[in-house]
Amino acid sequence: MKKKGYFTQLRKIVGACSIIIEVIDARFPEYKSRAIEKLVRQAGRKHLVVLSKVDLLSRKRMNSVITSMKVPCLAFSAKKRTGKAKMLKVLHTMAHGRDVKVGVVGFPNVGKSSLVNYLAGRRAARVSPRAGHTRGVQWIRLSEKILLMDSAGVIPIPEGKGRLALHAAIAPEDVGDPVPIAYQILRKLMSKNKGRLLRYYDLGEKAGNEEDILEKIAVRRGKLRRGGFPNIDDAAKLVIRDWQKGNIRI
Ligand SMILES: Nc1nc2c(ncn2[C@@H]2O[C@H](COP(=O)(O)OP(=O)(O)O)[C@@H](O)[C@H]2O)c(=O)[nH]1
Ligand SMILES: [Mg+2]
Repeated sequence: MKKKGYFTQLRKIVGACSIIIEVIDARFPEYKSRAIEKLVRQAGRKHLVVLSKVDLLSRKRMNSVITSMKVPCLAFSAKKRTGKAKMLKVLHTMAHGRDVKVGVVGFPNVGKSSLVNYLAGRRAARVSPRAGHTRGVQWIRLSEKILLMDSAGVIPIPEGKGRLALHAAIAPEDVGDPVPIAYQILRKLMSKNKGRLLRYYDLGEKAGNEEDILEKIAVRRGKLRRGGFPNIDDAAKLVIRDWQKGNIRI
């Protein structure tokens, strides 16, 4: 979909829902969308920030991420199935006893669909479109008062391939030069939890900077060129893939 198409979809959600949940991957909370904040504010909607995939963070990191957000936010994991009760409670408080419609938005792959499915549960009633409802949209009844829009809105990523790779919105094979992106990921992992990174790749205790680490990962994982030289490109793709799959907790 072109960027314009995404924004049409986002406007439709903001138009139809009085509460907008913005999903942010807890591993990169700095990627909060200004555009969404503006759109939601201009439309006079309520904005609820939720942090996804918190199973990938230590509790200590999660708490510091929540503090750093500077806006009220909730944490959940669709994988571990935590955070739902609190989210429903907050939605009810925000609803003030009225009927409300809730929409979910966020960057690609932050876990929007997983959140919708998790909130919906297995036996959720899909409410068919009817008069007064936005056409072509399905609603899930979360409670007597709360309807959740079945399809989440994708916020287009503003920058280049590095961001796309971090968001798992592009395959490591398609990022162009994977090495600078792998360095970025390794720096991030090193600053958060170097010990875990080194253990994950079985690198021993003294591993040096991101360049040394990538080289060691290549050797350790048998990513070698002819003559036994480390294949840095392949190691970089491996690191990007591991990041995208959430294989390394921070
Ligand atoms: N570890 C972890 N992975 C998750 C969680 N929620 C979603 N994912 C993974 O993140 C990827 C994107 O999820 P999805 O719900 O499709 O994201 P969407 O593109 O925002 O709708 C998938 O590979 C999911 O398995 C979570 O709570 N924990
Ligand atoms: Mg989705």
